[in-house]
Amino acid sequence: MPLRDYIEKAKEVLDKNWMGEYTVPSVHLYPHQWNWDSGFIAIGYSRYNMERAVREILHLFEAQWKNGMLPQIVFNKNALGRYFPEPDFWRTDLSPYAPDNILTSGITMPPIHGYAVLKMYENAREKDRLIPFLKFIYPKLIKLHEYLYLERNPDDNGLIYIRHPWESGMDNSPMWDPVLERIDIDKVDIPEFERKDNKIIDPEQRPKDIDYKRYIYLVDIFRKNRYDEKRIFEECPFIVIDPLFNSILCASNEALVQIADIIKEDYKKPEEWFLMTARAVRDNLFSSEKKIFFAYDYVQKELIEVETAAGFMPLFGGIASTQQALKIYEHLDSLSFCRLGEKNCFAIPNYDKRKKDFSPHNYWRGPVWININWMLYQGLLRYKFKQKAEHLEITIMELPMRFGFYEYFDSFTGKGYGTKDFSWTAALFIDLAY
Ligand code: 2M8
Repeated sequence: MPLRDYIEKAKEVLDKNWMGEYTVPSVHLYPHQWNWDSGFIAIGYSRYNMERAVREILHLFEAQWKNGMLPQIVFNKNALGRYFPEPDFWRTDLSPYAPDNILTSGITMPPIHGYAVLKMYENAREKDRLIPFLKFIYPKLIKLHEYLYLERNPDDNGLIYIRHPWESGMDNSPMWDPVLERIDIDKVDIPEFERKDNKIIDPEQRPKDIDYKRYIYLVDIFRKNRYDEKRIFEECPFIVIDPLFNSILCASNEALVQIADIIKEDYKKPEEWFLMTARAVRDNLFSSEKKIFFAYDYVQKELIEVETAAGFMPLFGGIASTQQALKIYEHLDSLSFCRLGEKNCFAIPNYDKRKKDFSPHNYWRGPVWININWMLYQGLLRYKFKQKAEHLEITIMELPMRFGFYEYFDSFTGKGYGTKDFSWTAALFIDLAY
C-alpha cells in the first residue's frame, strides 16, 4: 500500500477520535481529553488541518487552573461513567483553583505544549495567520511554567517534581517501583474503587491492581488536602524528579523563548528557566558509570537507579552536555535497548530489555511507544546522531504501517497492544510521513 494510503488511515483514526472541539486518545479506553496527548495530536494536525490543531490546544487551556496548573484530564460530560477515576472521585471542586464549570482531574502531565505550539507555527503555511493564536496562548503557557517553578520547585534550583506516577505519563514504569513499594497497602486506608481499564484491555497489558491501589491512595491524599500544594508536598510519599518531565519542560522553555521572539514579547523568564533546569538536571541526575540520567526520589533523597527510556530524554530537552550525550548514546544503541543492525528489535523499548522484570507487552514496562521514540528521534537529530535518528524514524513509521495504529508495540515482534486507533500514534505518524 502506498504511503499516502497509510496517511489517510491515520487521518481516519483522528477523525474517529475528534469530538468536535478536541480529540480523545481512544474512544473506548480514554473517552476524555488528555493533557500531553493533545500536544502530540496538535503537532500531527498542524501538518494538514491547522484549525483543528488550534482548537485542540485552546480547548485544553480553557481548563487551566487558576494557579496555572494544566490538568491531566478534561472530562467529556457526555462520556462520564466510562473511565476511572472520574470527577466524582477526584473532587477537584474542593480546590479554590479548579476552573468553574469545567470538570478536570487534579494533577498535571509533562508540559509539551510550548514545544507543540512552536511546531505548529513551523508547520504553518501562512505563518501570519497563526500570530493571534500565539499571542493568545503565550501568556497561558508562561502561567503553566510559572506554576511549575513556583509550586513544584522546592529547592529553587529548577528541578521540578511530580507527585503521582500519572503525572509522568509513564504510569507503571519500573522507575516508580521503589517509591511505590514503600506504600504498604495493608497499613494505609485505601478508598473503595472499581477499575474500568482492565475490563476493556487484557489485564496482562495494563498495570496491576496493587499499582492502582497505590495510585488511588495518592489521589485520596490530594483530595483530603483540597489540592493545596504545600500540604500535599508534606504528606505525599511520592515526590519525584523525573528526567522525562524536566526534559520536556526544557524543550518547551526553549520554544517559549522562540515564540516570544516571534510575537515580540520579553523572553527573559523562559530563558532563565531553561538554563536553571538544564544545569540542575545535568549536574544532579546523570550517572556517568551507568551512562544514563536517573529519576530522583525527593523523599528518600536518592537517585532511583532504574534504566528506562526516560533517562535518554535530556537529548530531547537539549540538556545533555556533549560528553553526556556520547555516553548515553552508547547505552541507547546497545543490546539493552536497540542496537543499529540488531535483529528483532523495533525502535527503543521503554525499559532495559536485559532486566529480569522487562515485559515486551506490559504497558510502560517494556513495549515501544511512538511518542517517546518520536522525541528521541528529535533529540538524536539535535545531537547529530544522524544514522540512528534515521533508523528510528524508519522503524517507528514501520510499526503502525505493519501492525496498526496501536497504543504500544512489542519490542521484539512489533505486535500492537493496548487500545487500537490510538490518537498520538496516528498524529506522530502523520508528522513523520509528511
Ligand atoms: C495512560 O494513562 C492514563 C492515566 O493518565 C491511564 O492509564 O488511564 C498513559 O499512557 C498516559 O501517558 C496517556 O497520556 C494516557 C492517555 O493516552 O493513558
